Amino acid sequence: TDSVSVNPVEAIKIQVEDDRTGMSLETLKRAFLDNLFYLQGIGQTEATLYDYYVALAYTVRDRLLHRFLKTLETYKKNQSKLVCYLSAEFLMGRHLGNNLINLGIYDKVRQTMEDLGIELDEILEQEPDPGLGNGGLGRLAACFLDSLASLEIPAIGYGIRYEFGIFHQKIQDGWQVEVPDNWLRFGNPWEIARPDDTVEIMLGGHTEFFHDERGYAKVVWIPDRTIIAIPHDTPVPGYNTNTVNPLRLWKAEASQDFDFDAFNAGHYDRAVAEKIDAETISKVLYPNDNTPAGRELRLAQQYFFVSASLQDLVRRHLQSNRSLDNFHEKFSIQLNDTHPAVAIAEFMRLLVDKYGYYWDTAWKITQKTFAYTNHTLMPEALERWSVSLFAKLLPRHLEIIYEINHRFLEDVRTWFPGDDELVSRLSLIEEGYHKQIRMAHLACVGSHAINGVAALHTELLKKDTLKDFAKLWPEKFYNKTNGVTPRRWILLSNPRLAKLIAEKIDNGWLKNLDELRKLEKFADDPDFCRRWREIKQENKRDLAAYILKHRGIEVDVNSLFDVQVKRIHEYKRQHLAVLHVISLYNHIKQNPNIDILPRTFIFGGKAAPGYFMAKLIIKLINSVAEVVNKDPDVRGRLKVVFLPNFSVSLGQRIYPAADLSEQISTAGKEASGTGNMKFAMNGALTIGTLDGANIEIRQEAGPENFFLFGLTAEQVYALKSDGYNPMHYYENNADLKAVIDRIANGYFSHGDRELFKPIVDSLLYEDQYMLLADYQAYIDCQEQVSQAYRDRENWTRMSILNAARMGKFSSDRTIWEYCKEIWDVKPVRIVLEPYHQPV
Ligand code: B1H
Repeated sequence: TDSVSVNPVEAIKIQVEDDRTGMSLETLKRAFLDNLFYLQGIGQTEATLYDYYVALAYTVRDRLLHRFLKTLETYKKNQSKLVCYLSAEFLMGRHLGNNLINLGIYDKVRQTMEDLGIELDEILEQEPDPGLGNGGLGRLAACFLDSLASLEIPAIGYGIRYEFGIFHQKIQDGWQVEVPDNWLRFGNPWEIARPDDTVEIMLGGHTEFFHDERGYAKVVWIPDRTIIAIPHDTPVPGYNTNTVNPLRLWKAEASQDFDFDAFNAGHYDRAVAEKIDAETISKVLYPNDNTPAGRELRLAQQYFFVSASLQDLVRRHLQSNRSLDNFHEKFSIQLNDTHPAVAIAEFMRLLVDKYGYYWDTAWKITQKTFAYTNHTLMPEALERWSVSLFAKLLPRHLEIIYEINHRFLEDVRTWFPGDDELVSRLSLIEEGYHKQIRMAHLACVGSHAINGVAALHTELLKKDTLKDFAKLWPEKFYNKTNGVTPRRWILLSNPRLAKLIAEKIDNGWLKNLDELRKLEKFADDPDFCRRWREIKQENKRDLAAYILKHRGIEVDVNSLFDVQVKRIHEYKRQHLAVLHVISLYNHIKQNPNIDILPRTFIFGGKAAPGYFMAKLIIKLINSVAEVVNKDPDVRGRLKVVFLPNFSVSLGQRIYPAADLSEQISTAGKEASGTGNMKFAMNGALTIGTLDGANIEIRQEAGPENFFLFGLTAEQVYALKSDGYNPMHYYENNADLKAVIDRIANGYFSHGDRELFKPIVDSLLYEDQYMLLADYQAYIDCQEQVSQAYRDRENWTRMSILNAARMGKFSSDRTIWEYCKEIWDVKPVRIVLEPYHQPV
């Protein structure tokens, strides 16, 4: 055939219609059926919905792969500076729908499926939701990856390929029951194993001191075991770009499959024991949000993925550079909280022990490479590792941390002579009976940039949690207010709203969310307002159908959908919302004919399995639901629903259907919150405290479009130091007293006064999160919400203005700020071969 001359344009066309890259309806259909037959090994008549899912997933993956490879090739060729996002959690959510959106073939594929008599939505539901994270911190990492690829920033995410993600939550008799999340059971079409990039990880053992051939004093770490880390890459495409960045997750395995000597000696069990032990490391995600686990296995997990990732980066760097001298010019490593902070010590170990750098040179490279994001002010959430545990698992790293500390404190002493208090406050080691390593301090000294995740949070970090560091190095501190991706959280979750928006202002907002401001002028357009309201109504109908199906509860779609979905934590105060429900219920019981705004209270969220109070709050919500939902006096005006297993995919159903977003944490406790942003973008109004990003949301939306209540962070602080007495509020507020008494008297627990006693007692005798202090303000504010909702026209107007003003909370804006102020990286355009370009 090479003698036949082909018209080059024809050749291009043929290539474009390649079954693995072509984007036409006809090709997509052919590729899908081909995959169904040859990958799933099944014909169309026999195929299940799950078979369809896998066939479609591979069809989409094929269309990502040439972009993926071209992206990696371009980064290598251009020697582009790369952002490395190190995170113990990536809460990605389902890939299929998002990838269709980002590739720009969502509608086409829906049409293709329709032609085959298949409903795309049903296929999307087949994908297990990859829950490799707990909550906001893990989901933030996922939104950041979407924004990085959409902004064409060279980036890689590094983490752990947990075999079991966050547990699946069931509700039995009102209690949370945890079920293991075996998400990989049926395989994972999105990941590609890269055994060639396997690295070894050392653990345990001891260190030895020696002199090298040049006569220099050196240390060698003799580990007592070595395991291997096998990378699995998931391609992460940008929206409407050719960039596809890798998410590289490490799986732990034994160096050998089993011990042949033991096997041959007849010890069959012992022969595989080591394999089982090694694989334990990437077995399961620790299900704590905002509280560290403090277990040896958790430290092993942290070190495991950090060491693997740094070795991977060093290998890449040395492929095209002669030394590591310029490492920081090629990589910027972001530490997502302190979970990967041991990276500072590991990188020093690599530079000094393995590559022979002088300490001072190594330290300069390290500081220029790393940056640290803090995500919490909760003192109990700050990670500390016991020195003895470190000595056992990472003996060389402990020495390195002591050396870092020694040099750091020497500096502090010269800068502030005689201030021993300051020295002990800044030390990386907390002295005492159980000596502990303060991981946040390690992250601060080893980084050139430290940031909080909302304006208030950063201020409080500088004033309180990290105040001594802020005094030492004010120039290191930044604020980077969180954001969320509008692709998943508006376009994919709320297609009706996205369509209406596009009709009015075109599609520019998906890449520049500030353009939503153009909607402001339609807030007074009656036709637009009517359609806005109808869309909310349809979304509420969808959610109501889901609630009926999964909980058997019928809810009124004309009622106000009042929603609080997030991890269950006392500081987030789900129980304050419960007090409000009971207050309304009491008013109905006193006067069954009272004119009250119909409301549906929707709760969702997981409690850490070991967090007793959080689990009891779930039981309380369900117990109140049971009584309120079936009380004939209520006449359906109030409904309480706890939706089990809140997750990314459930969030996608819930946010678009909410009227009211509950963001009611005690001021000063929620670092940022990101659910607050997802709600507002989808047209919910917020009732909230001056906490985290709520403050900035209110600023953007305009205070008249935000339901504010409660103490400020400063007032919380002042009240606490004046000696807060919750009992005082209970005794002086009859309404509050009646609410608490209802719980205490066993009204919601079949007469059992013991069941909820821990909640009642904690409120009356301690009330660490000041629910009682904020109670009346909250109730009054909720009354204002009810009044406002009765004026549907004005409510709709406020809803439109809220959504229109959420541009700031796109994670694209957040990522741009990191790029410019912290990472110093620039976009790199990925150009495909001509035959891969769309015709
Ligand atoms: C946040 C965590 C967290 N802050 C420890 N801290 C964990 C801490 O498994 N652990 O040990 C897991 C998670 N998560 C959240 O981060 C904040 O509470 C939110 O306010 C914030 O929006 C989110 C993202 O910045």
